[in-house]
Amino acid sequence: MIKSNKYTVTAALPYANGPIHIGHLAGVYLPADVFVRFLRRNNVDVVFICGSDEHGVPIAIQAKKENKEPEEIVNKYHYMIKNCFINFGIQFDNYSRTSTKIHYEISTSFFQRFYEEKKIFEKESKQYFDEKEKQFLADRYICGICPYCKKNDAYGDQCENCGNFLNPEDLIHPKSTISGSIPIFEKTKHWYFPLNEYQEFLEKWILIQHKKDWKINVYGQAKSWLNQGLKPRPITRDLNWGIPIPIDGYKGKVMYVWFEAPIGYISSTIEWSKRKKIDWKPYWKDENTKLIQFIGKDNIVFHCIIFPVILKAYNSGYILPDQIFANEFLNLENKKISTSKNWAVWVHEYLEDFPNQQDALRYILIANMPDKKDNNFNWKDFQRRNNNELVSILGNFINRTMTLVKKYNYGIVPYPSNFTKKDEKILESIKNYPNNIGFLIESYNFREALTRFMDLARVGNKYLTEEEPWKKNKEKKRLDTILYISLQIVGILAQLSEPFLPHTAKKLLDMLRLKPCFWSNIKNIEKMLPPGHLLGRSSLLFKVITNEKIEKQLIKLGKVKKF
Ligand code: B3M
Ligand code: ZN
Repeated sequence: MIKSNKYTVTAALPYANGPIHIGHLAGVYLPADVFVRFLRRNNVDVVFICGSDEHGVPIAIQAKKENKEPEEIVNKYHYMIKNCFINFGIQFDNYSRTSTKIHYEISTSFFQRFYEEKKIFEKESKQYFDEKEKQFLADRYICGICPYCKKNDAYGDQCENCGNFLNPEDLIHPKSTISGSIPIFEKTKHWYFPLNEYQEFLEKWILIQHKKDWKINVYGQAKSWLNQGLKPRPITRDLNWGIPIPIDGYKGKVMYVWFEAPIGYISSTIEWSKRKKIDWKPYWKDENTKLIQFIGKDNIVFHCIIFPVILKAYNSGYILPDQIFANEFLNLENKKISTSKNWAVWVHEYLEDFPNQQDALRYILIANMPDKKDNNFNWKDFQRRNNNELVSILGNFINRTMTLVKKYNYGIVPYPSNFTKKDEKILESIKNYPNNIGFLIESYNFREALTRFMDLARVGNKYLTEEEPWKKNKEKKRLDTILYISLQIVGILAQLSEPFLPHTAKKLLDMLRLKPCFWSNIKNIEKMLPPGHLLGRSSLLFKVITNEKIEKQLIKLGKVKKF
C-alpha cells in the first residue's frame, strides 16, 4: 500500500558514455516511471530524480575509443539520453548530471567530513599498473577471471556476472583493458572506507528490517556479501577524470565514481528544489518520507552497501532506502544485449523508426518486464502484441464504441434504460479494476498490473461483440444502454492507462473530454461520464506495424541478411 504522503523516487544515473537501449528502459526507467505516475495519481507528494553519471573509468574508456576529451563525451551523451527520456515519456522531476557545481560541492562536503571526522583512513598499497600506458589500473581498466563465479571479464571493482564486490588483486589472470598487457604492481596511496565497521548496522537494516519487503534478488545479493564479511574499500582512484580529492598531496587522484555518483541523487534533488524554490530536506531527511530506488541488477551492491553506509556515516539525518528495486536482464532476440557488439535496440533509433509509437514499446517492455527472471524482447513478438492486443483489442474496442456513439447518439453519452443482469454484473465488476491494478503497482508487480488492465479491455471488447449494438438501431433504448456501459469501460480504461501508456491516455482522455482523476475516484467513472456528456473527436489510438517495418529492424540487427 502507499505508505506515506511523501516519496523520493530515484532511478540509477546512466553513464553518459553512450545512448540508452531497451534494456535500460525495461530494467530501470519504465518500472520507475509507472510507479511514480501512479503515486502522482494518488495525490502523493513525490519527487522523481535522475541524471547522467559523468565520471569514472567507463567515461574515460569511451573518450579514448572516440578519440575525444571526456567532457565532449559526457556532453554528447548527456543530452542524447536526456532527450530520449523526455521523448519516451519518462517523466523525471529533475534530470541532472554529476558534472554540476552543486554535485562537486555536495560530494566534496561528504568526503571532507569523513576526512575531518577520521571516518576514512589512508593506506599505501601495491596496485596494478600498466607499464606501457604508464597508468594505474582500477575498475574497468582491468579485467580477469572472477574468483567467485569464475566468469571471465570481471572488472577491478565488481563482477557484473555475479555482482560481487572485487578488488583488482582478487582477479585471476588480470590484464589491462587498455593495452591488454599483464600488469605489474606499483605503490600508491588511497583513502579507504572501513565498510567492516558498518557490518552490524547493515545486518540489522537489511537482514532484519527488510527481510520481508525487499525483492529476493536484491535481498539475496546483499545477504551474500554481508555473509562474506565486509572489508575496507578504497574511495579514491589514480585517475584525472572525476571529482578532485579535497586533501593536500592528492593531485591527480579523484573520488571513486561509486562513492560520489549516488550522492548525485541528493545533488539532483537540491538542484530541483532551487528551481522550484522549495526546501529539499523533507525529501531526504524526513523519516516519514519513503525513499524508493530503481536500479540495474549490477548496481545492487553499491545501493545496498556503499550508499547507505555513506548516508549513515555522514550522520545528518538522511533517510535510508525503503525499497531498492532491481529487475533482472532483458535479452534481445534471445541474446544478451551488448553495446560493444551493437546488439541493442537504441531508444533514439526506435523513436526515429516508430514516430509517435512510444506506447507500443512501453507496452511490450512492461508486458515482458524481467521482474523475476531474465526476459526477452524480439521484434516479431513486438509486432504481434502491438497488432493483436493494442490495435485489435484495446484500440478496436474504443474505436467501435466511439464510432457507434457518434453515429447513433451524436457523440453524446446516451441515457441508459433498464439494465439486464449481465449489464449490472459488468457495471459492478469494472469498479474493482482500479483497486486491483493499484495494489499490483504498489507492490511493484507491473507486468501483472498491465495484464489486469488488458483484461478490462477484453471485457469491453467481448461485451460489445456479444451485444451487437450495430444490429439494434431499431431498439434505441437497448442500443443506448449498451453504448452507455461500453463508454463507462472506455472511461475507466482511459484513467487506468496513464501509468503504462501515458501518450495513449492523453489522447483518450481528450477524446472523452476528461481530466485525469485521483486513482481512488476512477471507480466513480459514471459521475465523470454521465448521460448527456459531450464527447470530443475520436481518432485511432494505435497503428498496425507492418512486416516491412519489422524486416527492416531485423536487417538492421543483422539478424537477417539484406536480399
Ligand atoms: N552509472 C549505471 C551503470 O552501472 C551507474 C549507476 C549509478 S547510480 C548512482 O551502468
Ligand atoms: Zn563473478
